[in-house]
Amino acid sequence: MAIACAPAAVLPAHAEDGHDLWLRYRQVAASQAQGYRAQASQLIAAQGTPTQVATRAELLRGLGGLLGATLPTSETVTQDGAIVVGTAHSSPLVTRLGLDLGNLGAEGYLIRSVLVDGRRTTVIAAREDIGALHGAFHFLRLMQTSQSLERLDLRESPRLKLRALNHWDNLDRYVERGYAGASIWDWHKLPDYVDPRYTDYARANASLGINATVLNNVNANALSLTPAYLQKTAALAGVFRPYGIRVFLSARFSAPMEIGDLKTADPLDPAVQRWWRSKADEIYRTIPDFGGFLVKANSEGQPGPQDYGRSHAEGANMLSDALTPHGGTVMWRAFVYSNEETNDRAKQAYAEFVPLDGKFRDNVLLQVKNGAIDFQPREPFHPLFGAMPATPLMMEFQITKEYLGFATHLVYLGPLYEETLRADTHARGEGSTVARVIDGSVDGHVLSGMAGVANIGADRNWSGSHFDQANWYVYGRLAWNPTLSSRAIAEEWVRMTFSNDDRFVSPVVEMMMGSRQAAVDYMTPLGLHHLMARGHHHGPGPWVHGGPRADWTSVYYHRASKQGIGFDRSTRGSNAVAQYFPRVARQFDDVQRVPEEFLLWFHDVPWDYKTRSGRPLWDELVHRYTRGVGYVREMRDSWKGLGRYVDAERHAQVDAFLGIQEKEAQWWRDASIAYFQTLSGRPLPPGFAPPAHSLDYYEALEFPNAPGDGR
Ligand code: BDP
Repeated sequence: MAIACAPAAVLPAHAEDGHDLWLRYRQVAASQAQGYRAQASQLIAAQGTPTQVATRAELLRGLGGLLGATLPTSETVTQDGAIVVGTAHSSPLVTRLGLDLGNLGAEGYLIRSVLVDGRRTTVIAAREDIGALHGAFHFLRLMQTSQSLERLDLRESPRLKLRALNHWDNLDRYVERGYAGASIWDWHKLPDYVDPRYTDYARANASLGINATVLNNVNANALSLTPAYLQKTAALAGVFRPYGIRVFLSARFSAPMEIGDLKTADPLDPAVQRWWRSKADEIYRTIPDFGGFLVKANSEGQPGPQDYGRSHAEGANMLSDALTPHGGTVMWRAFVYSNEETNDRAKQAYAEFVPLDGKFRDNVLLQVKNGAIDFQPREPFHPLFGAMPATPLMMEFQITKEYLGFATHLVYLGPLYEETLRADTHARGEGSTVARVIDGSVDGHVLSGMAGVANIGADRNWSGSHFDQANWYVYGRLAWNPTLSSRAIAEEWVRMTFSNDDRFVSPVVEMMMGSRQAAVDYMTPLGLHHLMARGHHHGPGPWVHGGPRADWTSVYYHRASKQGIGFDRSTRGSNAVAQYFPRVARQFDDVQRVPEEFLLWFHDVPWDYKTRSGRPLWDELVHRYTRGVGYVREMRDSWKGLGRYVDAERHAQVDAFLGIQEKEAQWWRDASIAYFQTLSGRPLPPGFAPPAHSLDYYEALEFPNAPGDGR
């Protein structure tokens, strides 16, 4: 490819700080520009509504940047290479072409190469304005990723209805589990000052098809529901509206007491019900297209219906009744575990919610984390998927890397998401994948959705690191279509964010694709989980024990002793396997057949247990810890050799972060080996270096100001 020959010539002259995300729109290589110009010679796009204005502006900005020249606009097709964008309402041409827009839905679109009066034209058509905006982003993506614009015939519509970001942002701008600086929501200056950044946020999300955002932390503050804050939220909703994004708020269940002067928040109390109804009326007067509430109830100390002896369904339905007249939705979280039931935390959400199947109102979605513990580097899929046929379940992924090395570790989460989405629950026979459970097709639900805990903050690069932008990106693309491949998405992102040069793209995609397995290897191999340091979760803490509750310690999860290691969740142990459908349950229950990556999740095995490699378990653990560190070293070397394809600023930061990651991967390996060796009592296999320090050294490390800790 010609662009590969002279990378320096196509790099921008100015510094790059990552602020432009994947919407950089830098000029394409000269060799390609000519071909693209022939397919993009004029733009015909209405500007009668805010969404049309946004669509037209994005195309002019994108095409102007990519082609290096301002694109002429026109009312009609006057030359070859015209681009027509619109709906039957906004564009007479779309009507005239008689396109089949029937099953695109409100947000879908088609992109097709057609002839208009004998002139080669690309039409981007949709039923609604927002679909045309999504189509415009897709069209730009084709150019950004160096694809042909000829003979296009694409149809796209989202598989999931709600595609949400969950911000765990407090009103004082502290972001729980945030590693990208303060919250982007500058509540104090809102509503009078509306930072232009909010528009860029909306553009980035719309480019992926994200259509919902929950602005505040699930550990919610009732103040967000007060009139002053609703005005602020309304200002944000106004910015997002043209981009098809609706705002939601996390609702604190005890709000009627905290901001409403009531003595109770009992969901069956008529005064409480009235309070929520009138609060909903007030919200919709302020924000007519408000999305609804996200609720964390009776979980980790949050208030909820169980404080009054009521069920989660009774709590959710009370809020549902308040929102129903306005068309709002309740997203009720299934992340609950109680102090009383300490037998196995992994079993608790299932035990709590399955009996409530069928008891939730139609506008309630149950939001379920991908695994039953908590966003670990690897978890088997949550047994609730498929187990509540009468209730629509939405997925909750974590984009921010609370348990995966914060912002400095390069860990591409696409393979984690994909692994969960493709897992087969066998709920209604083979092929009942998690993706099909959440898209509603397994049980015929209309309501469907996915939520991603955002990794966005006020840092210039939004996500705390350049590569963490890829996690926002892949989340959004999979929320649009959960069957996409994480590798293909990684490639898209690399091309849009860095370079189309294959000599850069291939090694970087390879780095990314193996990076999550590497993190699993150096942190929690073979099904180990929740071994991070207490509280802030930065770094290893397999020795963590004691404190307020057993399931907030590491020893609870790894159960290592002189005899062996692992949590016995088989039929002989906690029997968590029984929460899966029989075929899956039998596989997980059988130590011979359980996928090895979940061995210690489901089984307690002796240190000399023979693993599939032939190595005894202890040796296999050491091997994997070491392999993880080795992978990071390789990523670092590989990245060092790619300097000529990337601007110096971004190259240097990624390089420095990989240095941090290598150091911390080594720390994880060494601390884990030092600790587990006190129990296994076994020597390191030949050729493996001992930990650099004693166990005491690792145990004594403290990180008093580690970012993002809950508070
Ligand atoms: C845990 C986080 C905590 C969150 C909680 C949740 O450590 O900060 O509040 O999840 O999802 O992973 O509610």
